[in-house]
Amino acid sequence: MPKPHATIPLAFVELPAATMQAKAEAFHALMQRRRTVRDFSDRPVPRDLIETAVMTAGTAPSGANQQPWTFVCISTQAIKARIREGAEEEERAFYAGRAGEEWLGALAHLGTDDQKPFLDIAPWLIVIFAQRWGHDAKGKKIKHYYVPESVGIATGLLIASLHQAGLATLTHTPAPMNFLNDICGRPDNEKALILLVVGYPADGATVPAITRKRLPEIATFL
Ligand code: IYR
Repeated sequence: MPKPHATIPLAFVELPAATMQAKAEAFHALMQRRRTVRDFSDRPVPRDLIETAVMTAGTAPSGANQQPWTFVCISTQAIKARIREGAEEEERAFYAGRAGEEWLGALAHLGTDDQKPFLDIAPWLIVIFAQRWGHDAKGKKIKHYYVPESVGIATGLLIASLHQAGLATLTHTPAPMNFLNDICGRPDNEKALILLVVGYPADGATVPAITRKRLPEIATFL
C-alpha cells in the first residue's frame, strides 16, 4: 500500500457573507448567458486561451485523483476537415434511422441535421477523451475509478472557463465516436466522450428560443 501524501495548509479565502451571495449571483448571471452555439465564425482564437481553459479543466476533482482525461486540441485545418468528414458519415446514418424514432423525435425541436460545417469552420476543436484505464510506473494496467463523472466535471469546468473568457462552445457528440481515436492518435484505453467546438459565434448567430428549468423543478430542499 502506498503511504498517504504529506499534507499542506489549505489555501482557503473566507469572504464576507454579503460578498458570497453577490459573487454567486454574478456567476449565475454570467452562466445564464451561456448558450450552445451552432453558427461559428472562422475568426482565430489564440492558443494561450485554449491552454489556460484546459488547465482550468484539469483542476476538476477525480476518482482517486487519477485525472483520467486527455484533451486533444485541434486547430489544423486538414485535421478539422477529417473530423468533419468522419462525423458527418456517422450523422448521416444516425439521422437516416440508426437513432430510432423516439430519439429523433426528442431532438427534432433543435432543428439539427447531418451537416456539421462548424467542425471545419470554428478555429478550435477539443476532443475530450476519458482514460478508461491507465498504466502504473511499471507499465502495468491499473483500474480507473469514477471516470465518466470525473471527465464530465472537467468538461463542465472547461465550458465555463471558455464561456467566461468570451468564447462560444458547442458540445457535439457524433455517435459512435471511435473514429476520433484514429484521427487524434489516441490509444484504445481512451474513449472520446465529447467533441467541444470552440470559437466566436458567427455574426448574427441565432439560438433556439428555449428556457431553463426553474429552481423548484431542479431542486428539492430537505
Ligand atoms: N449527435 C447528433 C444528434 C444530437 C443528439 C442530441 I441528444 C442533441 O442534443 C443534439 C444533437 C448531432 O449532433 O446532430
